[in-house]
Amino acid sequence: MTSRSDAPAVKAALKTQAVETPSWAYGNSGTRFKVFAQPGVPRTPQEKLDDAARVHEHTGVAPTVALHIPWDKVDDYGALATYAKERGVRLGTINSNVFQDDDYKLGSVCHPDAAVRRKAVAHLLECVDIMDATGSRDLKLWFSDGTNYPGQDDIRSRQDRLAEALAAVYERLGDDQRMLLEYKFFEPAFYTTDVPDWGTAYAHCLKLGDKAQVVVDTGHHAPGTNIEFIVALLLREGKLGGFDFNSRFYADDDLMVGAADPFQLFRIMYEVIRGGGLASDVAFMLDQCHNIEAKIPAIIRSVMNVQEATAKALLVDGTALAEAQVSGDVLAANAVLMDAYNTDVRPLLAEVREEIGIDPDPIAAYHRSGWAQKITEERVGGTQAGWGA
Ligand code: PSV
Ligand code: MN
Ligand code: MN
Repeated sequence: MTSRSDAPAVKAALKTQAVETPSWAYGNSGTRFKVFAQPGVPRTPQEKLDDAARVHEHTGVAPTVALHIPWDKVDDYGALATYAKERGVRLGTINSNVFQDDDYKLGSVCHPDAAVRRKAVAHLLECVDIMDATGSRDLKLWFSDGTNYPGQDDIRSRQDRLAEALAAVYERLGDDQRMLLEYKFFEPAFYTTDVPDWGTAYAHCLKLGDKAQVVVDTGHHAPGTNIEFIVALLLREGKLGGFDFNSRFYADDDLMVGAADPFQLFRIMYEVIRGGGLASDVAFMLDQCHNIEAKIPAIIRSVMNVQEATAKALLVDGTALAEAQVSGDVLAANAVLMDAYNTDVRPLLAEVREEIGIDPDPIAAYHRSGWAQKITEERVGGTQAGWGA
C-alpha cells in the first residue's frame, strides 16, 4: 500500500489500471416494461467496437471489450479481433448465454433433461473456440438456472449436473485461459438459484482448479451484503477472478458503477489494493445497461467512477492505518480511511490524463469530438443490447 505523499506511485498505479467495457452496454436496453431506443446506437458488433474505441480514446484505460455470445455473433471472430485492433482496442472476456432459448425454461446445465444440458455445454465449448480465435483469456459463466417452487427439482442433483458441466468446460480450457463463475442470488429464478452466492461459486471453482475463479457482480447480492468482505476473502484465497461492476439501489439494477454508492466502491477498491489485486489478473469489467442515459458518455462516466474510487483507495495511508489498528484506536483507524475517501481526486486524475496525453476532461472531450452527431446521422435502426431481443 502507498502512503499519502506517494503521488508518483499512485499515478503510476492509476495509469496501469484497465477497465473492460461490455459490448451490450453500447446497445439499446431497458426493462421488461419498455426499451427506449436511442439514436445512433450500434447496429453490429463492429459498431459496438467503434464506440468502445471512443471510450478508450477519451479515458485511456478501457483497452478491452467484452463480448456476449450470441448477441455479438459473427462469422469470423479472428477478423473481429483484427477489426478491434485496428481501432486501438482488443476483444476481452467472452460471456456465454444459456438463458435465452425456450429450451432453458427449466435450466441449462442443471436442466433435468440431459439433451438440454448437452446443448448448453455445447454452447459453452463453442465460447472457448471463440476465445481461441479472439485471443481472449476469460470465459464468463452466468447461469440463470434455478427453480421457482419448493419440490420443483432436486437441489442436490442440480448441483451434480452443474459440477459435471463445469468440469467438461474446464477440461477444454487452454493453458492461458480461465473460467470465471458468476453468482447471483435470485432472478430469473425466485425460489432456488443454482449458483446463488460466492460460497457456491467458490466451492465449485476450488474443485475445478486454478483456472476456475469467482467473479463478483456488484449487483448480485442481497441488500446489506458486505461485498468488500467477500472481495477480501476471495483475494486471500486466490480465487477472485474479476468484477462485473455496476450499481444498484434495489436488485440487479445495472446502473452506472459508483452512482448508487461510491463509498461502497471505494471500500471494495481498498480491499482489492490491500489484497494485491490491482496489479494482478483480477479483471475489472463493467456490466451495465444504460436505459435512459446516453450510452457512450455513461460508460466514460463509469470508467471515471472506477478510477476515482481506485485513486481514493490508493491514497489510504497504510502506515497510519496499521498503527491505529494495532493500537486499537478505532476512531483514528476509521479517520484514516475517511480522509482518503473524502479527498477530491479529480485534480490528480486530470494530471494523470494529461501525462498520458489525453484530455483531462474525458466527457467534455467526447462531446466536443462530434462522434455523437456522426453516429446519429450514420446509424439508422440500432439494435437492442440483447435483453428482450
Ligand atoms: C446476469 O444478471 C448478468 O450479470 C450476467 O453477467 C450476464 O451475462 C449479464 O448480466 C448480461 O448483462
Ligand atoms: Mn454480470
Ligand atoms: Mn446482473
